[in-house]
Amino acid sequence: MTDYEHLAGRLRDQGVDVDAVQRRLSALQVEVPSWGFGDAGTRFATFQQPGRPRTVFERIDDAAEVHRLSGTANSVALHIPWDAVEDYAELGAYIKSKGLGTGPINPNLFQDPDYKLGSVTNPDEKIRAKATAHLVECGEIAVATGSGALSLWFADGTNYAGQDDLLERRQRMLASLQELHKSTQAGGTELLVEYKLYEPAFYATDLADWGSAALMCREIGERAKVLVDLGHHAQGVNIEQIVAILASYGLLGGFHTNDRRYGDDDLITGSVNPFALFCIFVELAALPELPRITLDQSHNIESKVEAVLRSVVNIQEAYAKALLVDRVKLRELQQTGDVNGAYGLLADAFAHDVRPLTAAVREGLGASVDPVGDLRSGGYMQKLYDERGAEAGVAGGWGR
Ligand code: PSV
Ligand code: MN
Repeated sequence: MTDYEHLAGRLRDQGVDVDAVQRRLSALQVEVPSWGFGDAGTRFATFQQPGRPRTVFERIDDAAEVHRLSGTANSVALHIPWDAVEDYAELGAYIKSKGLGTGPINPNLFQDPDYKLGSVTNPDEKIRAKATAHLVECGEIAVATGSGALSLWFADGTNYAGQDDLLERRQRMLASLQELHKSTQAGGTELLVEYKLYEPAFYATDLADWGSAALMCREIGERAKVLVDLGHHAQGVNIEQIVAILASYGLLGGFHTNDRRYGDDDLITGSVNPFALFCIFVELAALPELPRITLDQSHNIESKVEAVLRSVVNIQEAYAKALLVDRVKLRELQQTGDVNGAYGLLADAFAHDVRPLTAAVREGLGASVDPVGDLRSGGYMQKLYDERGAEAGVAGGWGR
C-alpha cells in the first residue's frame, strides 16, 4: 500500500470526504512576489546569490519554475519601479506566455529621498501630489499588465511625539487614496490596503493596525479592502481572529504570507510557527472562497527559488490540514462547551502528516511529487548559474 492509499484510507475511516478535500486543494493558488527572487538583505548586508535574476523577465522565469514544480503558484506580483519596463502590455504578455497571471502591482513610496517625512501624508503638498501620481501610474500599469489589483503599503509615519499632526496626516492619506479610487474606477482595480505596526516609523505609523486600515477602506470606497501581512503585528496578536472579523465585514482583501519570530522577519512561510499558519487556514477554509494569498518574503541567506517553493508547499500543507477539520463536529463541541474536545479536533487535524495527500494533488495538477527535491536535482538552478553568472544585473529588490 502506498503512503497515499494508507493516509486516504485512514481519513475515510474518520469520515473525511477525501475527494472533496483534494478538489479544494487542487483549486488553491498563491501569488509569488517578483522581489522574493531579487536581492534583499538586512540593513547590515545584502548577499548577492549566484544565478540572481538580472531583469524582471528573469524574475518571472523563476516564478514560472516555482509554478511548474508546485502547480499552485500561478501568478506573480510586481513592484514598481523595481520591475519597471518601457512596455507593460509586453510584460503582461510575457507573464502570460509563462503560464502565469499578473498579481497585484506594488507601488514603491519608500525609497525616494522626497519621502523622508512621508509620501501621501507628507506635509508638503507637492510631494503628496508626486506620491499620488505614482499611485495613479501604478493603476495604469495594473490595467496594462492585466493585474486586477494594487497592493498599497506605506512606510509613512513619524519618529517622535509632536513631529506632525496625526489626524491631519490621516486626512492627507485619505484624500490621496480617494483620488486613486476614482482614477482606477474604469479598470475596476482592487485596492489592497496594508497596515504595519512599526518600521520604518517608530513613534506612529500612519496605518498601524487592521482597525485603522479597515476604517480607512470604508472611507476610500467599495474597491478598497484590507491586506493582512503576517509579519506586521505585535508579538502574540491573534491573526486568525483578525481574519475572521475582516472577512465577516467583507473587508478582507488578501494576505501577505511569511513567517517571523521577532518582527517583520520575512522568513519562509510556515517555517517558525506552522500551527499559527494552520489556525489562519482553519478560518480561511470556512469562507465561501479563499482571499488572495500572496507571499511577501525576502530571502537573504537562503536560496531564493527554493525558499519560495518551500513556502508554497508549506501553504498547501497548512490548507490541507485545515480542510480535514470536521466543521459539524467542531460546532457541536463548541455548543456543548467541550473546550478540550474542540481544541483536540484541531490538534488532531494539525498532527496529520498530509504530505502524501499534497503530493498526490500536485501530481494531479501535472506538477512535482517532490518539488524541492526536483528543484535540487533538476537542471534549473545549474542553468541559472551558467547563464546568469554571479555578478551581473540589478537588484530587483531592496539590495543595491
Ligand atoms: C515592507 O514591510 C514590506 O514587507 C511590506 O509588507 C510590503 O508589502 C512589501 O514590503 C513590499 O513593498
Ligand atoms: Mn507585505
